Amino acid sequence: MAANYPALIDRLRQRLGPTGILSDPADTEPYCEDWRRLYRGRTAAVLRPAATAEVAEVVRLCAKAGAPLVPMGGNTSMVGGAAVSEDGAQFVLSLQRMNRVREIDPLDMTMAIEAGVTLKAAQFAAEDADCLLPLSISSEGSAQIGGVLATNAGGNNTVRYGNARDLVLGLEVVLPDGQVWNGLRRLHKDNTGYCLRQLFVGSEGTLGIITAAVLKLFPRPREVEVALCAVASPEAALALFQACREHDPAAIQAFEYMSGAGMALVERFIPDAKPPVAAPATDYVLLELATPRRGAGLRPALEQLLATAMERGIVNDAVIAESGAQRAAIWKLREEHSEAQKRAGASVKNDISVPVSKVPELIRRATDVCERLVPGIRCVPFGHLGDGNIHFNLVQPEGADPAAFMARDHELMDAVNEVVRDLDGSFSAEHGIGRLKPYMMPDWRGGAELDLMRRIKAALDPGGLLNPGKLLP
Ligand code: 2HG
Ligand code: ZN
Repeated sequence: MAANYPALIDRLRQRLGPTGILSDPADTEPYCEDWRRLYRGRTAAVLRPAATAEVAEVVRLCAKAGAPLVPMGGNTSMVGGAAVSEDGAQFVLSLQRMNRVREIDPLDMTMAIEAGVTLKAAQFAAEDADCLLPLSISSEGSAQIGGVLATNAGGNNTVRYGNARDLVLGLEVVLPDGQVWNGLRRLHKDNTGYCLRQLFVGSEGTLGIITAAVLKLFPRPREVEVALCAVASPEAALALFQACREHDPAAIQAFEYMSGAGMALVERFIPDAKPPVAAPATDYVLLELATPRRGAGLRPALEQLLATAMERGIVNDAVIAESGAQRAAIWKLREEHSEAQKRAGASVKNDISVPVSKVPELIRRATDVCERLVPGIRCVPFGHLGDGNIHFNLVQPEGADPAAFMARDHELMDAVNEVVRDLDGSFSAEHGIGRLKPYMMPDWRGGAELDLMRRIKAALDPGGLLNPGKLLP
């Protein structure tokens, strides 16, 4: 630990008060391990400011003392994006006490919200104002707005509304020197030089601390239909997507793919989770259609669509939810995929994207490569087929040694990435780079691109104190 930390911690305690700082190891421990349990670090203190001015003060004091900060929201990163180092030299900066919805304007359809509000709470707040915040991810009960924006999360509704970045109209950011940039504008048109807010979205806490945002809202759906379809192959899943687009592209709210192997793990490890179709399938699609128009007749349209798809042999079996509870039960099968895989043992995750048309080829080729490398490996591809983002996750062979399996993570990720590269895809679709993937950056984003990123980092954070060891190699 750097020599000046005890004095710094005293100053921070004075400034933040007793609830604003945790330094007892029993209290800091939960902040020192990531959701996947890939990294276990140490920290002298977790700093918990409750207002923008307090964040600014924390950043200023730490910058002066040369103390690195790791910003943290709900700690749900899949790539160790908020992992503290093992040497205890970094402070955690938790935004969880900045949890106010500042303002919702249903006429402008905007929401001003602080970084520590969970995504779920933000969705509810929008709903209370009869609006929709369309961002939706499996970890939304814990993930917080600040982290969601800092990582430019994607999720289930990207196919219709875009990624987190597309929903941001304004930002408030504490810069690495402690200055506050108030860019909380709510304009749809504002061409005034560089688009600074988009620099911070997706920067993974390496350029500044997002403390609040103005997000775009949308009209709330008046009709929603959710169906679970058993299909015969990834190709059939893609054909169903195409059929939905031909039918009414504007109605597609989510189009999610799941493999039979992934579904089997959900059934095995998650209580009360069973696909409501007659027989287990090799591949599944969760389809959600929605429209803000009342009386649009979405239900008969979906029935017709599925009947035609069955006649054409694209869909083998399908169940349309009859109630909100059934919709939630179908979504649970999809959203519990990560948890089920965690309970099944060690897993290597590949958060990758390819052009939508290439998803079936990606699944086939990557499965083939991985099964050849590790006999008995369980490939569980699933995810956002509608936007080409597949979580090509790999669960250890049944009964194998988890550590021995994880020791091969780079080999497996690199092998999958070779297929991704061949299909003109990306090695990082929606989870970001974090601490897991910086080593891949020179290969994928080297030359001018990485050089530019490094120059931006050096210009904004010359001391390298914000989220060190993440994103950039
Ligand atoms: C999801 O889509 C998340 O459910 C998590 O992005 C994916 O566990 C994963 O790899
Ligand atoms: Zn996802």
